[in-house]
Amino acid sequence: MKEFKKTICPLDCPDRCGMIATVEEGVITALTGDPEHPVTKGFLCSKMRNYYQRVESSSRILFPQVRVGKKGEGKFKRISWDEAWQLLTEKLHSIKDEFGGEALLPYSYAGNMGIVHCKAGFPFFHKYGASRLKLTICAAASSAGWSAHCAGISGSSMDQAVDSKLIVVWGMNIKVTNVHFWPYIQKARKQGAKLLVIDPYRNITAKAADHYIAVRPGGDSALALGAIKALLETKKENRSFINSKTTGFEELEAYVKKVSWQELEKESGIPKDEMEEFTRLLIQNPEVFFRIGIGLTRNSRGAMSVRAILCLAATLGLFEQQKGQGVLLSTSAFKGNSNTIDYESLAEKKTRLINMVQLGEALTSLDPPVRALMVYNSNPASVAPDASRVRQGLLREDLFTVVHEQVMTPTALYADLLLPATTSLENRDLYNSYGHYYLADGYPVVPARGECKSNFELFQTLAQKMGYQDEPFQQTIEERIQDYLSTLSGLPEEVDWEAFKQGAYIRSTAEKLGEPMFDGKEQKFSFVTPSNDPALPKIACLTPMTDRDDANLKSRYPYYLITPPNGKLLNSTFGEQYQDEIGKVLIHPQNAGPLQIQTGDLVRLMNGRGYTDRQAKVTDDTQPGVLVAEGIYWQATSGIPTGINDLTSQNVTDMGEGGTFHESLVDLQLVK
Ligand SMILES: Nc1nc2c(c(=O)[nH]1)N[C@H]1C(S)=C(S)[C@@H](COP(=O)(O)OP(=O)(O)OC[C@H]3O[C@@H](n4cnc5c(=O)[nH]c(N)nc54)[C@H](O)[C@@H]3O)O[C@H]1N2
Ligand SMILES: Nc1nc2c(c(=O)[nH]1)N[C@H]1C(S)=C(S)[C@@H](COP(=O)(O)OP(=O)(O)OC[C@H]3O[C@@H](n4cnc5c(=O)[nH]c(N)nc54)[C@H](O)[C@@H]3O)O[C@H]1N2
Ligand code: SF4
Ligand SMILES: [Mo]
Repeated sequence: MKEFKKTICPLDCPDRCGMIATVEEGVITALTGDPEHPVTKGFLCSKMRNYYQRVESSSRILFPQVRVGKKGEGKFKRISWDEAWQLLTEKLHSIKDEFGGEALLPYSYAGNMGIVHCKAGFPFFHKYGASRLKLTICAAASSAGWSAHCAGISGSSMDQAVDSKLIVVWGMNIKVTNVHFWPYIQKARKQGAKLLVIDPYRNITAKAADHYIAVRPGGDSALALGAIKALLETKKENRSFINSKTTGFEELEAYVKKVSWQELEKESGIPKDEMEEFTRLLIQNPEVFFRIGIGLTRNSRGAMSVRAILCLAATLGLFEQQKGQGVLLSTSAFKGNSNTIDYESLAEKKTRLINMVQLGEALTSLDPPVRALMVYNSNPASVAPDASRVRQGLLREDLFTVVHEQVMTPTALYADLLLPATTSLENRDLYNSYGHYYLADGYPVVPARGECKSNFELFQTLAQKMGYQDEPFQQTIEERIQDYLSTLSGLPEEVDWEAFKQGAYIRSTAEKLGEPMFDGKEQKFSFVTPSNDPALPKIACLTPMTDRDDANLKSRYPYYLITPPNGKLLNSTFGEQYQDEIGKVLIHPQNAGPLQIQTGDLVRLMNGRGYTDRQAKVTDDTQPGVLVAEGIYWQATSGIPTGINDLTSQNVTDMGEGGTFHESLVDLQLVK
């Protein structure tokens, strides 16, 4: 008998799809998009259509295990949960007694974005007094850049774009990382809209666009400032919006008038006439929608790129959200009291903060040292920068590493204690989105496999085994969800909770279609960033880059490497399906020629941090001097033990202390 059960995609993706699982005899045999979900509209990305196979996969971790081989070797012995609890609680008690709570470092991110499971470990770690992880690996710079001018404002709904005449996709690969926006774009194009993509390489979205601007990596602030300069020179700035709903424009205006075209050309990599042409497109089409990606923020002036783009949007008045206008970086559809999820109130004091993009350093040179690491919802051996330093840390004999995982990831190989995790298809949770405006409820569609436990179950049980009596550790997941729901803003006055439970979606009241994003009274767009930090530029301006502008580094490592996602993987999730693949690197013919590199050749990328090998693809889709390595493949099992993050650095972004995954200088060699 076939049953059809609704469920939600938990992955770190703005689309947060509604899905329908076909279940036969207790086994999922298909996953399809929910036609009733207003954004999913019945369509799932190709990655997720096969996700159900992970539930029964041979690489699934089904039982608790302890390490029997050397660290990283991946040799384990099955143990019972009772033995696992005993080992874990003894270790955690002794570490706390001997070194204090801060010797324990939790490491988690967004493997599962269910509201409860994403942060299920937080109450436990607060109670224990563990070090706190600074959650910077993804959106720290983009959020800081946005907040510098638009604090408290939620991004436009994708629906705004349907009536646009010009959709500008800035540093985002829509057809890979936000596929459900594509139908909105196509609808607008059917009504005459043009799509313009700004990216250092011609990604598949740029290939499908009407216009493409090949910006220099990190050159977006210069391009946006150039457009503002051109608007001012032709007196086409939106004075009515500027006068009524913004503050501080004069300061930006003075700077923009002063900065030379020559400098803007050099920094953006775009000739003046092309910047003027771009500006003409913006002027001729007042119905402009900006879709800003996180990709353009993964460098040492990343937040500044967002800031300058927002200032351009404000100079055009796009925040008015008149027909076809909008600015979307991310949505914040529903806001709840975070303490009902993370229970920071359980912490006796504010413990030390460790930046997750500096895990390599934290495990190898921090004083006092990290003695235990507990990983869930993340695969840091693959996704954290400067991976050889991370591995060096994970190899430490005096580090006790616990990994709670679904499959045998490169991080799981280093575990001392390996614990089996359920998938979202076996879990209860509540789901928000950072790309659209719908809330969803999720129930398990099949029972947990083997001896797998959800994150929530793991940490509730662990807390009890540690002897913690606090009320949050007595909660059921239903109670935690209800607690959080009762604090939620963005809910309509009337909600049919029964229908919600049955799989209906709740549309947030924060989705302001056709209404101004700033009211002009309490909320104004501030061109000048309110901050006491003297190092932080008050206005959008040209700033230096850390690695890119380092002449010494550049003389040794002449190529600029960016490492964006591809369509097969979600960060490193699904890596188990491609264990023999090392991925490609795009090389411009001007660079490949002198090195006699041809498409299909094995090439080595290297710098002071490490090396990795990829398969060359010689193409003018990228710029001379810019190498593009799509996809965080697992450290290849068939060849070298390194991955793309062996080349990326632990340097952080200009604001937010985020990762600089798209700013690595490297050298390139033909292997064979
Ligand atoms: N299939 C798939 N989907 C995903 C993911 C995945 O791994 N695979 N990851 C998910 C996650 S966690 C996130 S955060 C999002 C990220 O999705 P995006 O916001 O799209 O960010 P990135 O993928 O890092 O980069 C997108 C584009 O930015 C470009 N870029 C790099 N540097 C610059 C620059 O200096 N200027 C400009 N203009 N562009 C630049 C890259 O070339 C790339 O084409 O996607 C999510 N969706
Ligand atoms: N070079 C380079 N590196 C990058 C990026 C880049 O663009 N380039 N992007 C960065 C970005 S944007 C991000 S967000 C990070 C992402 O970093 P991560 O959040 O670590 O993302 P994933 O690689 O998807 O790993 C998630 C892991 O969680 C596991 N998991 C899933 N659900 C559960 C669960 O319910 N419980 C437990 N215990 N485990 C679960 C999955 O099996 C998977 O192994 O990577 C960053 N790293
Ligand atoms: S990864 Fe994104 S596009 Fe794919 S099913 Fe999940 S939410 Fe939808
Ligand atoms: Mo991310």
